[in-house]
Amino acid sequence: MRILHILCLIVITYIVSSCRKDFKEITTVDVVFQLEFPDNYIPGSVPQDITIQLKNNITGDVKTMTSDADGRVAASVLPGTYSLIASKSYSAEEALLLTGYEQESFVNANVTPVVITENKSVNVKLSGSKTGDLVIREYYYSGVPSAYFYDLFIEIYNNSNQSIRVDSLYMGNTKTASAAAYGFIGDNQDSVYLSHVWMVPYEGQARYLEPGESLVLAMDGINHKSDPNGNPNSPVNLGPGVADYETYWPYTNRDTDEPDVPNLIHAYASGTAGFDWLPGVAGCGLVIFNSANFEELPVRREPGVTSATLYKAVPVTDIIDGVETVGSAAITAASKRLPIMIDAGMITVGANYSGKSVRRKVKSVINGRTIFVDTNNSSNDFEVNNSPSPRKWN
Ligand SMILES: [Ca+2]
Ligand SMILES: [Ca+2]
Ligand SMILES: [Ca+2]
Repeated sequence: MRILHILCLIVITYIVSSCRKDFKEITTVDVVFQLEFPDNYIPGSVPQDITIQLKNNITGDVKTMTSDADGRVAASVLPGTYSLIASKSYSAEEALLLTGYEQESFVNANVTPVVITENKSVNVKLSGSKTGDLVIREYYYSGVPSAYFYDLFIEIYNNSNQSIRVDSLYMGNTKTASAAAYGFIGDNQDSVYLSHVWMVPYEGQARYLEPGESLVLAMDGINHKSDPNGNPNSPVNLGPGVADYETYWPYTNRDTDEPDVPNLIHAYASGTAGFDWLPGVAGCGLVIFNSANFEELPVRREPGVTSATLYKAVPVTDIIDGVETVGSAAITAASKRLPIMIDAGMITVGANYSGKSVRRKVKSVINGRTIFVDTNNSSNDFEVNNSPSPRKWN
């Protein structure tokens, strides 16, 4: 009897424990996410302490987890369809050990859908980007009705964690878009061909932009909303205190020279007709760069074109940042004027005289300082701003 009793107990225990096992298998499955750094990270670096958010697309529940010392995240989840977001930012010191570059960096991933119906392992490839030094934060070029476009501005932002000297910084534009032609790229995409170049003047002392500060360059440094020379349709005040510099066109004596907004130096002009710098309401390729030998850089005619216009050839290695703006969504990549290395994509406000600008998307805010996305692809990095707004960062 005693042996039978023990046997019964064993059988019951087995049934209960196997029931438990079955119950567990039906309700949850085990998933392991194996994170991988971008290919350009130092081999052997492990993506640990990276925050993962796993969202159940049906219930909306979000699990927040962190990768372990092997770059893995293990979880038991209900079978279903999920979305995964991973992200981590690195200080310059941390990034140096991972990438070899002492510059604030980010990795992230955004994977959806992740279908999890059984125990499985999922590889998650992280993409990375360095925080650029100076970036073009906003470019307003489209003008407003009726055909008013003197309220153009460019905002250049210090996206890094160190102060950057900006006197002698160059800003230039490619050929203005026209119905006939958009412009050209060098045979090897090794240079940018610029029709006009402006330079921030040296005003007796070095000028620095601190992290999170910006420089606003205006076509005309006036309050366009209220100035008698302005237009009430304009969305922007670019007067003294807002614009740091303006483009002044001295050749034809028709440009306004606002005395309290210093003038940029016109470092290269493919022509001096007209009455102001006119990069075009249909967009242009816009770049900022430094150059140790600007005067010696070659000039070149556009291949296969009879026009005698000469463009300044600036090596892509000198370019700090650039954005390719075009007139409408109908423009194709065949019309690109900036090499892929500088801007792999293009962005548009949609229409001339729309009163809209393009601006870089916010990546994150660290200790109150805004960091903008810069993957050298304006199709992803930029968005349309319906209310052009210098120095409005989030
Ligand atoms: Ca002007
Ligand atoms: Ca002025
Ligand atoms: Ca860039």
